[in-house]
Amino acid sequence: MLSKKVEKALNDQVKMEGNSSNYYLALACWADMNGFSGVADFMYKQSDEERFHMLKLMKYVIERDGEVVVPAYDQPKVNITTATGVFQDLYKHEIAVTESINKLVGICLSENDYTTHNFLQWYVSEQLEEEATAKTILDKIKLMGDDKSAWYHFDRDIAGLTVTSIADPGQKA
Ligand code: OFO
Repeated sequence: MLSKKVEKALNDQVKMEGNSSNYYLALACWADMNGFSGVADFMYKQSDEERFHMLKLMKYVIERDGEVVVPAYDQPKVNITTATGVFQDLYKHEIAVTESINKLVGICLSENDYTTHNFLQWYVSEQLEEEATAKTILDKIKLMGDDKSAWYHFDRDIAGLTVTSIADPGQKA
């Protein structure tokens, strides 16, 4: 059984993951409208993954006899003019999600809810991996600069990009 505090915090995270899915959808559309079809595919997939994160939380709340609130989405605030800007914004976004997960983990500890704490370790690892991916992409972009042919190859190859964090050796569920 979940405490009311943990139940509310999990529902807040449900909303954040749903908004995150919508945020990636907005980035996908920007990329699609601006000729970066590989980047768009990457973002569409990421949007699906965020929806999966939301559903996983919802199912957990239900399994623990809690009440799930299906969230209304906020319109994503994406103010992007360049492909570099897409990835800079994405990195900031993932850092904010990590902070939110860390806060949620802290609430579980303060409520002595070790089961939910254990469940959330999957999200802790996931955030580690997503931040590492975003950082790797930003490093590549820095190297590419304005080299159009490098951008062409980057856009072609990004859909297949997977980065595993050094702190998470193949533990993905
Ligand atoms: Fe939900 O994984 Fe990052 O944001």
